[in-house]
Amino acid sequence: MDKERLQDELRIFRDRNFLRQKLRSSLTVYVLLALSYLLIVILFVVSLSRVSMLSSQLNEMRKELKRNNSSNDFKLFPCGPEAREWEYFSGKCYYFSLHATSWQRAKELCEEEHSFLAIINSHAKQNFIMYRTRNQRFWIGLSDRNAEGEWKWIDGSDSTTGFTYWKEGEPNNSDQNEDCAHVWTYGEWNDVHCTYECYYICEKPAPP
Ligand code: MFU
Ligand code: CA
Repeated sequence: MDKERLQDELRIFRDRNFLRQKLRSSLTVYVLLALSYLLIVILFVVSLSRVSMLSSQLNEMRKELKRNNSSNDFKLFPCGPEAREWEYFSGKCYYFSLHATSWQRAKELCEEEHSFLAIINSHAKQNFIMYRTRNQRFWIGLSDRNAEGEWKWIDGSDSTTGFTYWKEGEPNNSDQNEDCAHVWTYGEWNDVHCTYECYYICEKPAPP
C-alpha cells in the first residue's frame, strides 16, 4: 500500500519536473526569438540610417559637381550655360532669331525675354552683327515711326548724332511707308515697311 503511494508521488514529481523543464525550455526559445527580432529591428534601423546618410552625402556631392560644372560653363557661356542660344559679345548678350516676323512683334518677343531689339552704336558691334547675320535681313531697334525722318533707337537715343551704317541711298522711305530698320547685305542698314517679315536681334546686358 505504502509502496504504491510512494510510486504515485514519484510519478507526480516526475511529471511536474517534466512540465517545469518544458516550460523553461520554451521560455528560452521565446526569449531567443524576441532577442533575434530585436536584433533584426536594430540592424534594420542602423542600415536604414546608414543608407539615408550615404544618399544625402551623394546628393551633396552631386550638387557640388553641378556647381563646379556650371561655374566652369560660365567661362564658355558668359550669357549663362542654361541659355546657350544667347551669344556673348563685349559685355552684352545677343539672340539671333530663327523666325522672321514684323518689327513690332520682334520688339515684343525680345521684351518677353527681358531684352530689347539690338542697338548698334559702334563699329565693333556693327561688325559682330554683320558676321553673324550674313546678308540676311534682321530687325534692329531703330525706327522713325513716331516722327518721319527722325530715326530713334529703341532706348530713345537719337541715331543721327551717333554711329550709323545706312546702305547708300537709305533710308529712302520707299512708297512713303518705311519706318523700321534692318541690317541687310554686308550688315548695312535699310528702312522697310514695319509689317515686313525679318529675322530679329535681341540684346541684353550679360549677367554679372
Ligand atoms: C530698296 C529699299 C526698300 C526695299 C526695296 C526692295 O528700294 O530701299 O526698302 O527693301 O529695295 C529700292
Ligand atoms: Ca528703304
